[in-house]
Amino acid sequence: MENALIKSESDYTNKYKQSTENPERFWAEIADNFTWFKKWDNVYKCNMKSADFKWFEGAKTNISFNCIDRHLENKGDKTAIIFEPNNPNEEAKHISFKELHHEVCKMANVLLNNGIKKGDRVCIYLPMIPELAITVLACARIGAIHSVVFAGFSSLALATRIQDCSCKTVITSDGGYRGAKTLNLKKIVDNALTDCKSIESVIVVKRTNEDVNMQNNRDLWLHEELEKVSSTCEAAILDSEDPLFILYTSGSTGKPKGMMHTTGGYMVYSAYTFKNVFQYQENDVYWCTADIGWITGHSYIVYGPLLNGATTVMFEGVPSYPDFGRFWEVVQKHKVNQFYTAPTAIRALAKESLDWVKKHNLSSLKVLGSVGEPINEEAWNWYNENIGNSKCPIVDTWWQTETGGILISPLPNITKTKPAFATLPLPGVQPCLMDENKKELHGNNVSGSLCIKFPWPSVARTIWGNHQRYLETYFSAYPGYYFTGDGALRDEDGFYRITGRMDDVIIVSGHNLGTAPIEEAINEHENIAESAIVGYPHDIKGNALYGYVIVKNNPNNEEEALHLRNDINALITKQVGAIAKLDKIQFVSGLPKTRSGKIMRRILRKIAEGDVSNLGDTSTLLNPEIVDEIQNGKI
Ligand code: 7RM
Repeated sequence: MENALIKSESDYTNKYKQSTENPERFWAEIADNFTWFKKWDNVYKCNMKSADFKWFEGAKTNISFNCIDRHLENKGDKTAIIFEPNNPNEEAKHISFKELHHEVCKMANVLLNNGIKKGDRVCIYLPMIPELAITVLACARIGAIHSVVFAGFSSLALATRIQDCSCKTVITSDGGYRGAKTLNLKKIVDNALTDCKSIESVIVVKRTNEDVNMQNNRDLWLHEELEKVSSTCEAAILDSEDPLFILYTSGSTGKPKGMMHTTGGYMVYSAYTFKNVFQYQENDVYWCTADIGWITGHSYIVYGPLLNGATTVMFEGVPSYPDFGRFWEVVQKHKVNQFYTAPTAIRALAKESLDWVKKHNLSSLKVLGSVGEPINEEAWNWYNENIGNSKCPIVDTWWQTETGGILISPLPNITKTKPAFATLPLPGVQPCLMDENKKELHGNNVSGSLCIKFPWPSVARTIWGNHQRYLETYFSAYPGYYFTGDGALRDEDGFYRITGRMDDVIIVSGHNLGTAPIEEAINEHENIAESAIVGYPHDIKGNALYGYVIVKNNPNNEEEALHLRNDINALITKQVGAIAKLDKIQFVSGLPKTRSGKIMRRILRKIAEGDVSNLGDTSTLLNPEIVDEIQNGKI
């Protein structure tokens, strides 16, 4: 990757220009950094109208080989993964590339032994322990498609995801540690599997040693399976366009979308962006605090770093355990050079005493990163001054599950940073802003809907099993353009600031939540007729959820009301997960609706925000009188 490193501002400008003038040559040169068992016939063949994307078509490779085997000769003993356990008194593990190779080969053999073949879907439902990264790489090694489900999701959410892509096996653990809590993962899997016919086996990692129920002819202990296999497993020779993984993301309506990513383009793009956005140098230690259950963990804990032969930290815990100094203790302990986290974590830690920060030596830090939602200026400044000591550039990286890798970000010590701005597109990325008439806005000092007008190597190829939905969601609002769902502005310097979602996705503590599945969960309650969820600004979480709920029989007193609120949140926890619980619940007798029956969320949003000065025209509503009632109602 060294030859793909952007070295200065003028180098950035030149490379950006080359990438638009001759994308084929630009990407071919970057792709030359990898091991290909056979070279490509075409660098790319893409159609933004039919959403048909092919990168490095005809080429043969294996991303697991590129993450591990390729480094064995020169840095076999270098640490690939530092595992930092939830409990600070448990020893951290340093896994070298050689050891990782050994573990991944064995895990791949366990999968093969249990009938997993190329193209089969493997669900991974694990806490942040080494086996998670190892299983991901083992799937990639044999061409099985991994579908990692965040271990905070409920059994119903897990079941939906297993069913949607008919996974053949689930890899899970007896339990998991997260702060002071333990998660009963195996129990959640057992509940999910009552309704998943495609599952043939469950492979269980021992982590917490608690008693679990092992079902005959289905459940297997990983440590027993590992005893049966050898540690040699050749990497499968795969096509560049063979599927690598499916990762689910919330949609504004209906069930989650299984974004499918493929091998070659994802490999080239995740590695290229990791190297440049973090300016990773050979002996650096890099730490991204995300969970591998999200795209940030896929691209920037596992694939991007390992493709670059980097040392990547995997942290099992949470920022508040055992105290609010944990992040900084880990930075000091492992001498972290690049630190990548989410605004919600920054805001939460900024609320606590600065002593938690000052107690630790953070002088190893060179680059700070932010991802997942807009970072407000206040949080940016706190991060810059107190964590970066005003010496570490902050890379505010904008991207999505769908984009596979970072598209808009400053390059540290190369391009300028500006609080709350993701700034400039990376080479190869062509963003644009569209107005209400679906025309591209030219020039600076404009704002509109953020689109991308040229393909890049790691764009998702489809929604698993539903290409039509993929087309409709991303390629039909602005024909010929990829529509991100985000609003943005471009300032006088051409810098982008992402202003937030334009659809019914609400980002709460960095988790994207579609309103529809939450509403569906609430509506299951026998005393609830209908509901509408909106977001409102929250100091720490960015957004919190506000639910307007139509009850059939009004609660008679405070106690009954409290009971009903608890019922509602219990239903949400069960169906979607605890992250989607409502902060505020207002019982109403109706919801403002248009004549076509659509809920006017704009009005509900304003009321939730406490900004009722300008509700706009409500006269076209079917039931304008309800607006007053809701405004004057209490929660
Ligand atoms: C990487 C990730 C995607 C959505 C995206 C935005 C929001 C992400 C930023 C951001 C402002 C950022 N993938 N988002 N990064 N908004 N500034 N730097 O988060 O699929 O889970 O979410 O997240 O709305 O569309 S994701």
